[in-house]
Amino acid sequence: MSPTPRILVTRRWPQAVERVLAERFDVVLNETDVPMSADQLSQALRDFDAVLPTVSDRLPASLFEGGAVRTRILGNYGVGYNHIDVAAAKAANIVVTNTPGVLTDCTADIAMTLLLAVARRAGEGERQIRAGEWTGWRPTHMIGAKVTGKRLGIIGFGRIGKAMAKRCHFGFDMEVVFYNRSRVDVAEAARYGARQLDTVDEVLEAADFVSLHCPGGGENRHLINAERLAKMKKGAYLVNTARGDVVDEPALIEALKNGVIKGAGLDVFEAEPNVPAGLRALENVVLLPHLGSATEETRVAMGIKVVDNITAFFDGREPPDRVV
Ligand code: 8YV
Repeated sequence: MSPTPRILVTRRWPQAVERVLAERFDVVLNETDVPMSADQLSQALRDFDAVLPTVSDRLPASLFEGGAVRTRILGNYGVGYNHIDVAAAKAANIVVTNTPGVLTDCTADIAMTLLLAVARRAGEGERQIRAGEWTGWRPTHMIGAKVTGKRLGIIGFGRIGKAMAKRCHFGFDMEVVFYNRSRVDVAEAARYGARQLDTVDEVLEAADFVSLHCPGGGENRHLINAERLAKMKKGAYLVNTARGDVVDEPALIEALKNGVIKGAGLDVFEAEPNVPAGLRALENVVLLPHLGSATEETRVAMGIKVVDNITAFFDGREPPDRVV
């Protein structure tokens, strides 16, 4: 029998899944729960059979170079994996897996939360009450934008984009248009009450709310830049629960300050956990600390998926969620 694989978990997981992992593998936990440095991750690739990273770990090509890599699989705890240079991992003969499906609903729920919160000025209202500054009801107090019946534009019609379309169309009577790199069957789109448009720009021009659900990195970096923000309606809102780098943050700050768009709801940022002071100073934004998948049920389900993937791999089976 081959020895029990040595596994590194780079951040602390819900206890229930850490226990399942420990039953099956020789597990080392990063007890500090502080993100690991490039040097630590590089060493980990030389010391462990599997490394289980998260979005807070950076695994660029340089980490996989130089030989002597022991790691055979990266079981990413999350669906997005643009923090891993998958081409370099592949070249180093390392399998990469992710956790699709289990965080779809909760991420769409957070997108919905942001959309409603920014349109109805929930963050501002909260701050006003906590500061003891609410002077009472009046007809013109903190007027927001109606959500029901408006037009939603989705960029990226994958699992989470579809879940967002479903919520907005069936729950809020919204017309939904979307952009997706590949063609989506008309009948499939209609199941979510949505209609495909040909370009990102067409979606931006048409929508009252734009919600981003595409992967980060690569050609999507700064997909939403100053030029694209200028194509949005003046009264429109942007919601980002995808990846911070899809939006050019300085351009967004300018657009929000100058009334190019009305507001934004953001769960992700370019250089997390650093959120630009320019964004934090604005009232017309709702800012969340990357909470998309942050529910007990989902974080446990994500861990179980990682366990299933690495178990399959070390049993000599195909991991169900292999990305390379
Ligand atoms: C995860 C996410 O919590 O899965 C993703 O891609 O963005 C988050 O919801 C995070 O990535 C954990 O690694």
